[in-house]
Amino acid sequence: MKQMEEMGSLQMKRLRISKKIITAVCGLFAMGIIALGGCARTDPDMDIEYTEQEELDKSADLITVGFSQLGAESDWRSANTDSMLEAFTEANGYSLVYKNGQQKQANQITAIRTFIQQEVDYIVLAPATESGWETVLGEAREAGIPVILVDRRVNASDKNLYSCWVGSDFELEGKKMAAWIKAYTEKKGIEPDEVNIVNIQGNIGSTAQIGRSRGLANAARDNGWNLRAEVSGDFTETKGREVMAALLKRFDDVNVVYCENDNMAIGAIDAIEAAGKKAGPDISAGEIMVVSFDGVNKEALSFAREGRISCIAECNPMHGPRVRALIESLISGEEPDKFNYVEEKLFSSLPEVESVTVDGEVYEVESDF
Ligand code: GYE
Repeated sequence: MKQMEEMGSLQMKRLRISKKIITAVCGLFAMGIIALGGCARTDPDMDIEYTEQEELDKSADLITVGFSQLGAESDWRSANTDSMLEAFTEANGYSLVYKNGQQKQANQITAIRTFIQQEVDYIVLAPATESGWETVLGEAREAGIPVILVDRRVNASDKNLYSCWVGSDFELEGKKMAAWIKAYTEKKGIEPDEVNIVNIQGNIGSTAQIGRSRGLANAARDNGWNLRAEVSGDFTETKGREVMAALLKRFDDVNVVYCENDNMAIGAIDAIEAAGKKAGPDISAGEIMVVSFDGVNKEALSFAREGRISCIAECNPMHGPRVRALIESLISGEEPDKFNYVEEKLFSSLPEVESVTVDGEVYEVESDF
């Protein structure tokens, strides 16, 4: 019964949206006629029609989307926000309500409640962490507003609390990076028990952190590497610098730093250099190898070209058009795939490893970036 009601409200929603599309198309058509007429216009009365048309345009129903972004902690995040803002423009038929959660789940929950009050057509959520979303997503469902997740996920056991998700396979990113470290150290004749790693993690409890940390921890166990410490650097450059400085004081044998994003890697490299050490791939010569994730930050990419960052696992932030395509398929009554993954590469300027194989799949290492 409840399901029927939900289905009913979803169908109503679709009807409302189809009406909006028809109104918008009619509006454009009317505008075309008026514009044509406008070319040969001599009658000053026509001005009145323009004014009415303007009124029509204003209400020419755009599809409203409420987007709750989690924050602005990194270059990845800024690129992701830009991609969303560019995808959901009025010219594309949307009115976007954007809210920055400032890294706080409570702010994101408030944003979602505001979107529900505003009766937006769709809610897009980039959740800070995975847990604690059931109640508010339940409220969105009650209101008949479909929710699309982007980037990170929620761990609600009821998968019907959201329509679909698009983002990266973070554990796969971690596995690819671990495979690269394994291949590289083996080529250089470094024994597994000589590999001493620290992991500077992202925000604890976020899907990106969980997957990337798991990828490394499992590989360290399987390969016999020493995973000396796992400490969060909150995905920021400042915290990455701070955490690395402290780790260098705690351990004197660290030779691999696994940073769960580029911003933290830049901070960590700063700390390594401030401590009089060199960030680089020559572990046997005492250099500290830094690897990271994203490939969005320009400085990090140029560090990777110089070998100060040895390898970057790409994480693609350009989800705007992908989310729009998902919304468009929902509008047309289709059922998009529940989980939509993007394809990603490894970037490294070091020639030793040309490809890695993870779970039977071969991933080429891109040296031209
Ligand atoms: O890697 C990091 C960011 O969730 C994939 O969040 C995202 C991560 C990204 O701030 O830079």
